[in-house]
Formats: sequence, structure tokens, C-alpha cells
Amino acid sequence: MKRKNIWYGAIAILLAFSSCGKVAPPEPVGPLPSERQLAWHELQYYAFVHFNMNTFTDTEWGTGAESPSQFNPTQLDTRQWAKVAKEAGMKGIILTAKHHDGFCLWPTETTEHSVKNSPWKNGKGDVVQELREACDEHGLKLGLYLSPWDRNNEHYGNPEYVKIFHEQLRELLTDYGELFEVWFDGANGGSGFYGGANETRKIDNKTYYEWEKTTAMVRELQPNAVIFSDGGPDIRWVGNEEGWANETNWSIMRRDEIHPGWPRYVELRSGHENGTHWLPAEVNTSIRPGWYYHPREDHQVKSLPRLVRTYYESIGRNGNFLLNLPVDARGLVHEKDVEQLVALKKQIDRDFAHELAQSQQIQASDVRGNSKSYNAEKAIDGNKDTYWATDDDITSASITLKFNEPTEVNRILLQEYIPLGQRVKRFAVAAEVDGDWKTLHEQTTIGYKRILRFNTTKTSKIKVDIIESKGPITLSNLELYHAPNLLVEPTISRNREGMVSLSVPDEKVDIHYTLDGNPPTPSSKKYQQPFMAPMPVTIKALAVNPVNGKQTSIASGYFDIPKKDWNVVSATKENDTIVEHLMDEDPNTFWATKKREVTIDLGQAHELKGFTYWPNQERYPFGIITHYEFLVSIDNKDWKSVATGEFGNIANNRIEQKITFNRTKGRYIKLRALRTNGTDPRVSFAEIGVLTAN
Ligand code: FUL
Repeated sequence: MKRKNIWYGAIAILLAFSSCGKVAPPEPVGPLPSERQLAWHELQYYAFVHFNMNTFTDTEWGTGAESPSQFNPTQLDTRQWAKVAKEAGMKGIILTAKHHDGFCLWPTETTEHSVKNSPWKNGKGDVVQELREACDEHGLKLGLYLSPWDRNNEHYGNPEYVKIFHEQLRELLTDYGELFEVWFDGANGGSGFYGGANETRKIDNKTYYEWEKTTAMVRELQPNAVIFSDGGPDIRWVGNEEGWANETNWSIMRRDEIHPGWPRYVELRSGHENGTHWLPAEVNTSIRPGWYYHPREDHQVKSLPRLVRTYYESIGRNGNFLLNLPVDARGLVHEKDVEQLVALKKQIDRDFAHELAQSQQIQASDVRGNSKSYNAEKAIDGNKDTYWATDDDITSASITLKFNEPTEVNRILLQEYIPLGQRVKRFAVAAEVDGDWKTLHEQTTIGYKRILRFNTTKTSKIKVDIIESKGPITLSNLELYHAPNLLVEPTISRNREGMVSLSVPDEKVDIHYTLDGNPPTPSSKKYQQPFMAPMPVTIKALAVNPVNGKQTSIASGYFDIPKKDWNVVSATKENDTIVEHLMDEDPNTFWATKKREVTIDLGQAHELKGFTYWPNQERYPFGIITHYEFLVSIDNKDWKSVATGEFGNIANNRIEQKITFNRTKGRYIKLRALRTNGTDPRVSFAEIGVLTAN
């Protein structure tokens, strides 16, 4: 009997030993990433720099008729770009070596339309080379954007141009060291200068540029570089420029259906579940409304909450984040952009400061071959090359993490082991709270990385249920965090009726405010809900994290009389814009008129001492008043001109204008445009207000 037991024991040990060492990994599922794509996934976050001729002509798409003499940065410093990118936590920079207007930032042999004929460094400069050196100094990777569309080149549209395009590419691939990404834009608007022809030229985007040849050249000269375009072949566009991927985001697509300028680009947002090629999404967006620098957008640099959201909706949704920095005409990343980049870096560092899953107990409902090589711990061992895997026939299973003591969490980060393909189609995350399971999220894909945010939950266990997968599960990473509240100054607004709203992006943050002009403190009145303030009022507010007492700086807003009784006198409905937009307390809406003036009835007479005017905030603004006259009347018959003048630099810096004048009693006001910017015959009013002395 005893001998038999020993014998069984020996077999068991042998089996266990062999199962430890020899359980085969799951078979790959679907298309797989190449080595260069795998390396690209790990980069996650890098900069786009749009800096070229458009920077100097204040446009987004130059026509190609520009002269090299216009390119003349005064303080160009690529080291500043690299330093900023590095400090922001970025891994590389992609530069617009040539944009659609055809101007080349390097002294190419292929055209005269380049830096070599510019006054910058007497034509001896080379921006691409300077950036190469700066990237090397700061340990950043370099990528280059080369626009296929060229509105300057006279041969554009003919086979001759394609040779030039390929030659330009060859120069960039040969002369500037190792590139990590080559970026081809799908945009093509047709019209252009084209060597003076000034006409529209159409090409077949699928065939004209000889993409196969282009790809072959990149492969030969830069074997490690990934190629980006709408449809790759390595990296795809995400189908929008606002900075988000769909929640469902497959890194695979039926690639052969896609070409640059593909009209079904909406599909790029989520990929194809039945994709034939690995083609992950890169989420490109600009830190400002435009890709190029425009002084008029200095006040429109994206806010911290917006940037944080973009981070979670790109990197957190299985995409890489390519954030554009429009370098200005000095040749520097603007101070305001730098400030926001640093703020984003700090916030993301705070969100992911303490990982909570490592070294906790973890179990899975199924482990491949019961092998230690694939057990649940592999998902929390901090090693990207190991993963929890299930048996071949198990495509739904759960993994449960048990905390030593109830712990607060509000973020989960999941990663699939993508060298074996993207598998998960549906999953849910639940937390055990007081003995009950509470679902936190139900989601679809994971891919290289998925981050989910949820309300802070104190829990003893977290469970990830993989509900549906294309094959056995391979989860390489599970991380948990308790991100602090996003603490930013409150936004203060008041509507036409006089109802005040104070808001912060994070609901767990308190707002305290005053209405008497005194600075608020955490013991000032706490904001609970919108309230009426129908008189002229200065509102000051700050946000406080109730958990640790941290507070923001003070936000302040002055609001004069509410506009609820205001009426625009004899306004006509023109161009379908709504006249109330000029007095709805929202500068992002506007009214435009060819009449060049607007008359408003304030409902009753007031002692007036000034007026305010918000210019149009559209991306392509028009009809901004640069020279004004302001008139006041008691009866809408006799008018008194109380102020005439210029809104200095308003087209470039589109912020609210405040003009004061000698006290005048009046019920009717008239703002007249003496001059507007641009050639549009209309005058636009985003918001008009008055300053009273009641
Ligand atoms: C677009 C271009 O037309 C824009 O100017 C910008 O370069 C953006 C990144 O891609 O298609």
C-alpha cells in the first residue's frame, strides 16, 4: 500500500513538473503585430510639431504661392521643443518636413521651394537636422511628416511629381538618422498654385503616389520605422482630429479596403473585428484649435480637464496619443502650451502614482494547463512578457484580486498580450462592496491597453470577467489605482436670466464662493446648486478637495445686469444665425449681419458707463469689429455717440473687449462697426454686454 502511494506521488510530481515547464502557449489569434508595430505601441505618447510656411502666413493650408523669403523664424530653437516634449513625458517628435504648400524644411535637391532660399540662417539652415540633434540630446525619437499633396510643385498631378515626391522621401530617409515613424497625410483639396498654373488638379489617391514603391523604400532605408496613413500599412488614422478613439477599438482592419483619403474613415475609429491586418490607431489632435500657430488662438489652448480626457480617450482606449504643438513664428513652443503640457504630465503622474494590485492575492477561474507559467499572478507581476492564459477551449473566464484590506480604487488598467493577437470582445469589471458584487463597467475591447475610470469605490475584491473572447484569454497586465480628484479652478457662468452656475470637472470636489468681492476660503459658502444673482455682481470661487484640504487658486467673474429683458430692435434673420446669440452669455455662439450695426433695447433705462464685446470664436472667424462706435439713446430716436475707437489686436487675440465712457443714461444701445477684419461683408457679434453705474 505504502509503496503504491510513493509511486503515485512520484508520478504526480513528475506530471506537475512537466506541466510547469511544458504547457504550450495559446495559438495566435488573427493578424499579429510586427516587431516595429510592437515597439510603436510602447511609445504611447509623442509630439506632433506643425511648423512650416503656414506659421508665417498665419494659415492652415498655404496655397503653394508663398515665397521662401517669408520663412524667417527669429529664435528657432529645436532644443526647446525637445526639452518641452521630454519634460511632458513624450517619447518622440514628428515634424511637418513638408506640408501641403510644398515648402521643405530641409535643403532638398528636388525644389527651390525650401529653407535654402529663405532668409533664415542665410539659407544655410536645416530644421530637420536641427531637430534630429535636439532629439538625440534629449533621448527622443524622430518621425517625419511628408505631405504627398504639394500645392507648389508645377508637376503635381503628373508622373514627374511622383518621382520628386519619392526623391524627397529618399532624402529624408537617408540623411537624418533613424526615424520611428513616417507620416503620410490623406488630405487633398485639389486646388493650388502649381508653379503658377493656379488651378484644380485631381489625382487618384489609390494609385497616383505608387504606395507600394513608397512602402518598399521606407522598408529598405528605415526598416524599423512604422508608416502612418489613413490605412497604414502599419499605423492608421483614428478617423477624427478631436482626440478620441471609440470605446470599441480593434487594432486590426481589413486593410486592403483602405487607402489615403478613404471615404469610410468613420470605420477607422473602431477598427474591424474581422480585420485581416494588424493596424492600430494613432489619435492625433492639436493642443489648440489649429494645427499651425495663430496668435488669435493664444487663449484657446486646451484646458487641463480636456487634455486629461483626451489622454484617457486615446491611450486609455487602445490608441497612441500624438499631441500637436503648433510652434510659433519665433520658432518656439508657446509659453501657454508649455504650461498645459506640464499640467497634464503632473496630473497623469498623480493619477498613476501608486499601483495597488501588485503583491495582492489573485486567482483566476481557469489557468492554462494549471501551469504556473500562465497563472493569474502573471497579470500583476509587472512583467509585460508574461500573461495569465486560459485553456484552449476557455474563452470566458474571470480573474479576481483580493485586497488585504478594503481599498479605494477608481481606475483599472488592462493589457492583452498582443504578440499573440487581440482577443477580448466583451468584458466587465466588478467590485465586492460589503459582500455584494457591484458592476463598475461593461465594456468591449481591451487590446494593447485599456484604462477605465469609475467612481471611487472602497472594495475588498475586484473581478474582471472576460465574457467573450476570440480564443483563450491572454491578459498580461492588470493594474489598479486610486487617482486623486482633478482639482482645477471652478468655471463661473451666469445665464441671461441671472442664474449662476459654478462647475468643476470632478464631482467629488467642493466649491466655495463669495459674492461681495472678498476672496473665498474653504469656510466660505459651499456651492450646492445654481442660484439667482440678478444684480451686477462679482463672483469669486475656489475648489477644495475635501479629503486632503488641497485648494485651487481663485477664479473670479464680474457680471453686470442680466440680459433677460433685452431685445434686439429691428433685427433681421440673416444667414440662419440666431440674433439672441449675441446676448445669450455664451461667446461661442454668434450673430452676423450685413447691416454693420445692432441696436438693443435694454428693457429699461440704466446709468451706463461702458460696454463689452466678444469677437467671433469660430475656428475661421469673420466679421470681427476692429473699429467701433457705441451710441446710447433714451428713446431710440435721439442718439448720443459715447465712444469711438479701435479694439487693438482683436483679430489676433480674440478675448472680451471692455470699453468705458462717461456716464450716460439710456435704454437703447447701438454698436456700430466702422471697420471689420477680412473681406466678409458681414459683421459678427459673439456677445455684447453693458457696464452700468446704477
Ligand atoms: C490633416 C492636414 O490637412 C492638416 O493640415 C494637418 O496636417 C493634420 C494633421 O492632417 O489632414
